[in-house]
Amino acid sequence: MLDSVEAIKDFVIRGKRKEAVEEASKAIAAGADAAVIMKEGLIGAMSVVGQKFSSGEFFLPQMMIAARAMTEVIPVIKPYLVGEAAAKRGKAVIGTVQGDFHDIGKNIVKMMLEGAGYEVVDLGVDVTAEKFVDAVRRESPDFLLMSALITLTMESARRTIGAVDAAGLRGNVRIGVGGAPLTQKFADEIGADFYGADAYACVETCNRLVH
Ligand code: B12
Repeated sequence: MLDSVEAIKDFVIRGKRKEAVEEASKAIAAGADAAVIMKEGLIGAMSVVGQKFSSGEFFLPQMMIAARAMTEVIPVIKPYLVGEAAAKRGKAVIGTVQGDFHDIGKNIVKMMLEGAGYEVVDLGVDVTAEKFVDAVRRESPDFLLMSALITLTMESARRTIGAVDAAGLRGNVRIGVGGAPLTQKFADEIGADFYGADAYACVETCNRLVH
C-alpha cells in the first residue's frame, strides 16, 4: 500500500499522468484507502512540487504537468473518497479569490462537500468581491467559501468579507477561508467565521455550524 502511494506521488511529481492513473486504479482495486492516496500521494506530491518550484529546480511547465496529473487521478479515487450523502445538509457558494487561478484545492473542497450532502455553487477562479456578493444575494447560501493560494491574493479574501459586510448580508452566511498560505490567525484577522486546513476540516466545520 505504502509503496503504491509512494509510486503515485512520484508519478504525479514527474507529471506522468498515465502511469499515475494506472497506479491509482491498481491501488484502489487492491483495497487501498482513497483518503491516504489523496493526502499522502496527491497533496503530498503538490507540496514537493511547490518546494521544487521555490528552490528553482522546477519551473512553471513542470508545475503545470504535475497539477494535470493530479487532476486526472482524482476521478479514479473520488467514488471511494466521498461516499453517498444521506440527505441535503445545506448550501455553499465557493470560489478562488480575485487574482488567483489555483483551483485544485477548491475543487477538492467542493467534491468533499457534495459527497457530504451539500449543494455547492462553484463560481470558479479569479472571483471578485462583487461576484461573491452577488452570489450570496442570489443563492442565499449557508456558507461562503474562499480559496486563496498566493500570499498576495489572500488580501482579496479580506476585501470580499468587507464587501459582504457592507452589503448587509453577513447575518445569513458563515464565511470560511482556506488554501495553503492561510492560517487561523489570518482568518481571525480578516473576520472570517472559520479557517480549514484541508477539505476534511472544511466539511467537519460546515457540519457543526449548519445545525
Ligand atoms: C499546482 C500549482 C500551480 C498550478 C495550478 C493548477 C490549478 N489548476 O490549480 C499552476 C502551474 C497553474 C500554478 C500557477 C501559479 N503558481 Co502555483 N502552485 C501550485 C502548487 C504546486 C500546488 C497547489 C495545489 O494544487 N495544492 C494541492 C491542493 C489540494 O492544496 P490546497 O490548494 O492548499 O487545498 C487544500 C487546503 O488548503 C484546503 N483548502 C483549499 N481551499 C480551501 C477553501 C476553504 C474554504 C477551506 C476551508 C479549505 C480550503 O483544502 C484543500 C484540500 O485539502 C503550489 C505549492 C503549494 N505548496 O501549495 C504552488 C504555489 C501556490 N504557486 C505559486 C505561484 C507563485 C504561482 C504563479 C504566480 C507562478 C507564476 N510565476 O506564474 C502562478 C499563479 C497564477 C495565478 N495568478 O493564479 C506559489 C505561491 C507563492 C506565494 N507565497 O504566494 C506556490 C506556493 C509555489 C511556491 N512554493 O512558490 N500553480
